[in-house]
Amino acid sequence: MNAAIDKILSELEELKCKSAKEVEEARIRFLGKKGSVTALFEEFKSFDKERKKEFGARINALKNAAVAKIEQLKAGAAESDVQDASGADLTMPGDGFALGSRHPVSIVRQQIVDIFRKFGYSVAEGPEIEDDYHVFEALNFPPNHPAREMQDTFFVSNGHLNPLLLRTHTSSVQVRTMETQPLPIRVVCPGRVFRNEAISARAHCIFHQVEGLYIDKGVTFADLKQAILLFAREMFGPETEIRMRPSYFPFTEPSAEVDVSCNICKGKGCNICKGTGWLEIMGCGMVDPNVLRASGIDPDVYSGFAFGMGVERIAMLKWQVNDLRHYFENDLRFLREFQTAVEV
Ligand code: 2NL
Repeated sequence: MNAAIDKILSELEELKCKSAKEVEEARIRFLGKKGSVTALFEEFKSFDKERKKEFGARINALKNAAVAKIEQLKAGAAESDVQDASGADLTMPGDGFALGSRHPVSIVRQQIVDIFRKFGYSVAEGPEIEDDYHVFEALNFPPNHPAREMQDTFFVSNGHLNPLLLRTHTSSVQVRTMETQPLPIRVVCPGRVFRNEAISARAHCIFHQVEGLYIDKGVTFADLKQAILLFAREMFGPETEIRMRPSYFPFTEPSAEVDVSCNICKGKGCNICKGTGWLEIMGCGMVDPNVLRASGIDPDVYSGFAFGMGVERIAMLKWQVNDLRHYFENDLRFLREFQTAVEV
């Protein structure tokens, strides 16, 4: 008996386990139903009184030693389960992903488009490299209009009749819509446009536009005014007022420039609205009969309105950004200011 107890004690002393699984296997080997310690206990039961007295204390001490050793190994294995081979603690929190965020121009373009979708407009996109016909000719630009000159437009090829160029407005997408889609038409066209201009705080050679077009029987200037007013209130708040000033575009007649009341000073005059109480947000007008005719729409039956706005300009007004160039430089200190502007 003594020899058997000594043997198990030395086995226990040398016992090492690398994982919780190995500890459990050891527990079964020593203390399980068929374990070596349990087997000694079974043998002990059959001893007479005299021998029970002799071995009782030792065999109990053996069992306690086995239980203690297993507990100790268990604690060690729990610790090693959270470590990898190098000993690093695997329960440490991870580094986390640096999430990007949407660009402020994308946020505002989406807001503009969403407002018009709510009004029942659909969305159309088209090519950035266009031909003279869809950018100028079909939009009633006279043959020697300055926009058709090299100084104002980026030309891709100088084909004599219908050169390829970078579109200077997304009206070309609306022309393509008029050519192909059934009437009535209610469409907004967001996209990048290109103008050969010197870069400054107020101008850039690439910017973003959203243009809109509504053509049906009996569309009037009053419909245009109401659509713009509802848009302005959705975009800048329910208190917003609009005013229209006469203007000129080759593709609309009559044409107007639209201002919204300055929501910074509530119309009292501040440095954002330069003391006027008003901020210019877009141009608009009734589609010129020549433009309808060019795309095969009879101006005696149908009429329509159109409008166009610069997305960067709306974003500048919304967030009081004073330099257009911020939108193109991708300085993270600027971009991170918009991280919480919308849900991604
Ligand atoms: C502005 C002014 C405008 C339009 C765009 C348009 C399109 C067709 C027919 C007639 Cl297909 N008009 N677009 C009309 C008036 C103004 O844009 O200041 N944009 C930044």
